[in-house]
Amino acid sequence: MPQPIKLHYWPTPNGWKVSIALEEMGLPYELKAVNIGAGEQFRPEFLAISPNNRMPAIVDPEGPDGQPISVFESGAILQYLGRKTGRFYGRDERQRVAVEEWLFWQVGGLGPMAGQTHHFRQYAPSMLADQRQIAYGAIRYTNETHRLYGVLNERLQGRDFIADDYSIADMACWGWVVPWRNQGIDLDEFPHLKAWFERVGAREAVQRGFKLGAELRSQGLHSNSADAEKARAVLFGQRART
Ligand SMILES: N[C@@H](CCC(=O)N[C@@H](CS)C(=O)NCC(=O)O)C(=O)O
Repeated sequence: MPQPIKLHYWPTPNGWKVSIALEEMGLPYELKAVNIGAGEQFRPEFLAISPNNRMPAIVDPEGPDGQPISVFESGAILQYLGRKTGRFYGRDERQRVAVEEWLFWQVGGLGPMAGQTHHFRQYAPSMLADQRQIAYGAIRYTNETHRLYGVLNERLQGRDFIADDYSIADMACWGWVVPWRNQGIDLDEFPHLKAWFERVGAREAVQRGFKLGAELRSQGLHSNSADAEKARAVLFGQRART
């Protein structure tokens, strides 16, 4: 019986990538909640495995040579799990290149850009007295997110999945489309992407991964609650810790 992988996680689009992958791959895992709104990502024991103070991270007690290994950065985790299981990572080199192209596209593009879109559209309004300061950032990142949706929509024309076979690239992208409304996106503008989003979302493993820790989510960083205010103070305005 394999030992469970420790999943350091909070239910957000970056966290869902890994909970979905673990579910899809049928790997046993143990949830280690990292409440990022309460600052748990700064605990020394978490920083020891994830020096960027971001979740997700994993610790696999049965890593290479049977020795434990920790992995941070969702893309590196997906690649590690794909290699470990030999699943969802392309059948040959040509397909692996496609998986990696779109995995990096998500990690370097869709995730950060949609993340900034959420920031300017949802969180910044509760932090600024002068709402005019929000407009430039909101427009810039909403446009970029819209452009990226267009790129993915184009890619999915005539394809069921991003790299033809269902892969870690789909797992990486799907969670970032979940909040499309909050990104100012009209999904009907992107019919191939919309069909893919529904196709991936219908998978039972995706539903299980998406539900993991759903009860931990707060009312949202934009609310007026004391918890939300504290979370905003923890998450926004971070500078180097010297
Ligand atoms: N590039 C990282 C991004 C992960 C990330 O941004 N995680 C956020 C939550 S979605 C986090 O842990 N934030 C904690 C913080 O900002 O201190 C990855 O793909 O794993």
